Amino acid sequence: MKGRFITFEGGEGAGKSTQIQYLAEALRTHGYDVVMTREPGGSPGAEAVRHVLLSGAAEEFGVRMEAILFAAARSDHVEELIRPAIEAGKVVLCDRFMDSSRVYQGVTGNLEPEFVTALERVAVNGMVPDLTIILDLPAEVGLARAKARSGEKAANPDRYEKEDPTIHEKRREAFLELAAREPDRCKVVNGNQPADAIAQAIEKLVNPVLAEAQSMGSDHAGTQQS
Ligand code: T5A
Repeated sequence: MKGRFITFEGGEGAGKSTQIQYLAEALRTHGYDVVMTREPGGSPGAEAVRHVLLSGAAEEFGVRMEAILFAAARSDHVEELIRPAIEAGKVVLCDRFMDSSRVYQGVTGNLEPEFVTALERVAVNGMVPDLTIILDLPAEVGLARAKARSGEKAANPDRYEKEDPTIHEKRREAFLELAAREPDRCKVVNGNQPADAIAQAIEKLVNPVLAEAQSMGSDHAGTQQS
């Protein structure tokens, strides 16, 4: 089988990591070779940049600087981990990707669309997801989940988790608009339901994408963004 690239998007605490775990388990049971990864991060170089971004260390230098850093991390992640895995026939499940930059830096960061598109073209370099699952739920529900979880992450909210709930609600709308513009690639799933119900809905969306990959045995279906 040729590899497939599936990304998960949505707001803070939407349940992306949880659903990636569920899906990876289900796919492995069916014999798929699965790679789980995340952004920012996923490769040693990108993980180094992750710390700079999420600690807030780059915030004072402005959103253009942050957008370039996200793109630099993405480029490294694509070339070091995602592309080799796809070429080896694996299923790559990625927690956030280019759509997070479109929404967080583009829409709520107020960056010019041309700037965001140019960075995306360089960073993604043709590795557009075959399927993007957008987990949709009210921002306040996701933020409450993120706050309620135990451990170090809840005790120290990152640069974005600290932001005003109205900004997070704007991001929710932006993800939905993005899905409406690219309905073939982006599928919206109600994230405000029990985790196993979400997992079932996601499997129904993923199965045809994997079946197509097996029957075609063709190249990665991603297409270069213009
Ligand atoms: N960012 C990222 C940008 O600005 N631009 C970019 O280009 C990129 C790539 C990344 C930050 O960087 C920004 C966006 C982000 O702010 P992160 O630490 O990776 O930061 O954070 P998130 O991606 O937001 O991940 P989170 O861990 O916060 O949320 P998840 O993964 O969506 O949620 P998850 O699965 O960890 O679940 C959160 C809690 O809810 C529970 C879980 O058990 C957990 O406790 N939960 C549920 N509870 C009830 N019902 C359900 N259905 C549940 N599912 C999960």
